[in-house]
Amino acid sequence: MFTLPELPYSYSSLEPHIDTETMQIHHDKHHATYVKNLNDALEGHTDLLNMDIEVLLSDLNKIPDEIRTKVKNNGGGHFNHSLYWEVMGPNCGGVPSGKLMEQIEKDFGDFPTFQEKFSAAAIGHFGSGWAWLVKANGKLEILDTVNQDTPLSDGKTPILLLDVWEHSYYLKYRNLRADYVKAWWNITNWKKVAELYEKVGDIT
Ligand code: MN3
Repeated sequence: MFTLPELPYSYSSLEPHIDTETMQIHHDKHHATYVKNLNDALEGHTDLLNMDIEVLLSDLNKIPDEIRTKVKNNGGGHFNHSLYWEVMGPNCGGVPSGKLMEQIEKDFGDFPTFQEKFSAAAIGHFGSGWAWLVKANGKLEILDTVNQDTPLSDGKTPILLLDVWEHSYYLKYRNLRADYVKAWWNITNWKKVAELYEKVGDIT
């Protein structure tokens, strides 16, 4: 069984960048629904229900045909949101440090260039989806995915992601996704992203 993780901070912690009501609906309704639908889709498939979500999504071919799309969508919704809550936080923002910063500078030139490219991926993504910073083949890469697709299914390991579904910003920012993306850099939890980066480093 998959369970809804608690937010690592209060609903109002990300104010004024993400408003309290958006956090409540996003976590308690949207994310909770993905978890429920994932468990429902996997009913009777005990082996799959007991898997770590990362393992489940890393090879979609092991999921029976008749439930694969439901599991991809709702499992992706569960994994993506779980990680999204973690890479944000109060008293965050700024710039990364250490090995992560060195890698960003190596792969993108400098931090502002990285930030600009990531923002462009998030703002330019058509429709619902996510922008990502992933580690693949020993380097960092920016990409975007549709719906609840996750780079795990392509063998890439995410270390940062931004939800650009309208439900993540519409109450406060309305149609102005670019303003949400700009504000989001104030709550990016670089400490957590660095942890994720160094964890991947150990296994590649
Ligand atoms: Mn969402």
